[in-house]
Amino acid sequence: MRFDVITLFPELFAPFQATGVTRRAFESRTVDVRLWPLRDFAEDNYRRVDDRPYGGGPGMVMLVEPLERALAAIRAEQAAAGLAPTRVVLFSPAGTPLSQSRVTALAQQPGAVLVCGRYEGIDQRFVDAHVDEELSLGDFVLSGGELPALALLDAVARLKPGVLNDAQSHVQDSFSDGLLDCPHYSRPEQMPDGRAVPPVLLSGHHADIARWRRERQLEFTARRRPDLIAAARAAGRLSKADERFLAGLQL
Ligand code: 9WO
Repeated sequence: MRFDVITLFPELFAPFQATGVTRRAFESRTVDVRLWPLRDFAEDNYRRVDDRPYGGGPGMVMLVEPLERALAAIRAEQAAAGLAPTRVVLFSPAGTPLSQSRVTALAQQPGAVLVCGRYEGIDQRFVDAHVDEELSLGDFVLSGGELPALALLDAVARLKPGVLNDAQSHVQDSFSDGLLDCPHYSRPEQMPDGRAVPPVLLSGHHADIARWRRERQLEFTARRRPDLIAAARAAGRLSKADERFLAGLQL
């Protein structure tokens, strides 16, 4: 799949694509990231991409014309390659909260155009005319849309085959039922101050371990995110055994 990223700071993307378990997805072009430096689409001698807001006020606004030239260049390349135009995504706190189900859906599409805003914001005429979807990572404000774009690229890349190890199916399963993950432990079995790994994990009884993990998942989710338990129940993703365990929990 292919992501076309419109940004004033393309250099933020390179180290990220060279690092971690998602690197292979980017290097193999399984997730092909094309950067479109917005300044390349400025036309005047000053390479201006922003200007003062009509009506006054602080800060600068991203100009609609360079953004439209960048998008036109992306559309031209898509057309020349015989590819359908991809969706245009903008990151802002006014967007729909990003979710794992949205990430999974995006990972199955041919790609998207990611527009990274800077300054005080983007001229609304670009948003109204071209943006198909606004996504939020939460109720906070950043200085630009690049970090949310990187977050989306990471979330998509880790879903691609071969990116994660054999833990992948497990991780996928625990997310596809929409519950929080169970706790994890590794060596040593016991710390000098006595903090020990739960004995069941050392027992070698795989059914007991699976049940313990499921119960910790249910307990942790019920305490921290009861809304996710309600959603899992409504979607029919809780078994009779799950419900019996939850009914016996002191929350
Ligand atoms: C910011 C904003 C705030 C309130 C309502 C609507 C809004 N739109 C934007 C916007 O388009 N901002 C651009 C991107 C320019 C300024 C920096 N930008 C940004 C994106 N800051 N914070 C985000 C962001 C994106 C996703 N999730 C959390 C924060």
